[in-house]
Amino acid sequence: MQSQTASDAVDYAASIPNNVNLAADRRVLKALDRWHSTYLDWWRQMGPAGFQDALVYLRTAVGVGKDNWAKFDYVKMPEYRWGILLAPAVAERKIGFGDHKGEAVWREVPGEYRGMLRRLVVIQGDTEPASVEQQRYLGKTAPSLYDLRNLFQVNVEEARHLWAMVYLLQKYFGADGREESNELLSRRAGNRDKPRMLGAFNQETPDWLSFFMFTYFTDRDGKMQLESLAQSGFDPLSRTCRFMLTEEAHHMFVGESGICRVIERTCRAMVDAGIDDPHDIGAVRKLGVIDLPTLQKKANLHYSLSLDLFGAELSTNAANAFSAGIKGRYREDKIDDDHRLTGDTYPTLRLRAGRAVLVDEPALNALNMRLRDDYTVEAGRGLRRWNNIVEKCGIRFIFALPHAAFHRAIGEFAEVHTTPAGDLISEAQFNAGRGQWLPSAQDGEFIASLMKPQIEPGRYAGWIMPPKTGINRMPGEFEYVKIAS
Ligand code: BYC
Ligand code: FE
Ligand code: FE
Repeated sequence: MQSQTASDAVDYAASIPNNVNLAADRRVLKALDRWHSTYLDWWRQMGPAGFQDALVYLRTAVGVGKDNWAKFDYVKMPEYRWGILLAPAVAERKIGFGDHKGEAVWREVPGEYRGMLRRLVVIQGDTEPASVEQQRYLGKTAPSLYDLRNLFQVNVEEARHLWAMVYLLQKYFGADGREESNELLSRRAGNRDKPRMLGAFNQETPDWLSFFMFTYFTDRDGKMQLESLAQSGFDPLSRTCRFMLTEEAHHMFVGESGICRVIERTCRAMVDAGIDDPHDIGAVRKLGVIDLPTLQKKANLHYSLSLDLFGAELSTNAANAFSAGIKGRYREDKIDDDHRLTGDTYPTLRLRAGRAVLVDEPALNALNMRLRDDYTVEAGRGLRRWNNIVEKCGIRFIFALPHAAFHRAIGEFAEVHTTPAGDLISEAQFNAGRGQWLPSAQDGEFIASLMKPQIEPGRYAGWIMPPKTGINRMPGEFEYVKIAS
């Protein structure tokens, strides 16, 4: 049962749009106002390079209900209305799992779990600006105004997700929350001295194919993590994450539809040219489209980097967060068990006698593994759609996710090498096969050679299909971005 209270209405006239009654919360308002100016400096310095004065047809969140929560209009990105929006409170919500199951949810930070909560909020917050930094130069090579607009939409919303976490820090964590909020603006993706916290957020996003793979695979980790945090017994975190998830759907759509458009373009070009061997890379590339094996390599890279974001297969951090009622499982509220997991086991991928095998482990310790499994199921669904496109064109090629042990830097398989099928090999064998399994420097150069900007309204670069429908049902010629001259 959901009930909407008066405080759920969004105050849109305030300098920081919000539905948390900031106007009555002088201390937090003051802290956020101060942070806002540092934030804008960060946005101008690290946000989309070269487009700060462009008018972008953006979606802005103006409510938190299921319908009509967004409006579309031309906005200059630095003037985007980044707001603090929590999903409506659920009346009499109870903690759904762990040692406190059945107790009323917390509206304040429970003292005993303060450190754990702060760490999770900071890690979540750190990824959001990191992705903006990683994608900062992509605008210069956009395949269309439609895609350019989608990039910027993702960027402003990831930045709003930073606001969401900073609100929690400023409101609930006092002086250290303030300090962490500033730190979130001082780390930088890929910086040697002050890198972002998680591995995948220090990688480059060098081209649009990487951007689509990132939004397909890495934003989907974001979805899984947010779903788990949306189950939290700390109600402000739960409500914040629930609203973030409404925005997240579009990010994954951008990735999913982007990859499908690339695959379709490639397959059609092959059919038109009478090429039926997808592995004749030279011939396919001459058509100015991205060959399917290179797409598979990009998927291998981004999937394996994203698996690292789930942490180690066995984790006492994850067990503690669950028992504390702070971070649940994916769709915890839909799972039919005792929600405590004491005594349960979960089949967990372990390295045993030189092979990756499933071993029953205490379920509480295997929560990262379980969430990763849920992720793999969802990530796999898109590949079926990719394969359908290929099959419809009569081309014999099948996309597949690599084995979870492949190319890993975190957890059970961090120290070993495997093939994409999961067979253990030596480092020398891995280095010899690497160029077939992961994007090589030559692949990168080829993709880069295709990344020429196309900024005529309604036109698309030759390596990607136009989308099936426009944003907010706008027509094909619509000028999604008015680039300042
Ligand atoms: N890189 O016990 P473990 C998103 C560390 S994406 C570097 O397994 P735990 C988005 C770990 O910190 C979602 N270090 O850890 C997407 C620990 O260090 P300490 C972001 C790593 O806590 C696209 C040690 O290894 N949100 O929103 O069970 C665009 C032992 O590990 C990594 C969240 O992640 C790594 N990949 O699991 C924009 C949710 N993995 O403490 C945005 C919040 C592990 O021993 N985070 N380590 O020094 C969490 O729930 C957990 O912290 C993690 C790690 C799942 C990340
Ligand atoms: Fe996000
Ligand atoms: Fe996202």
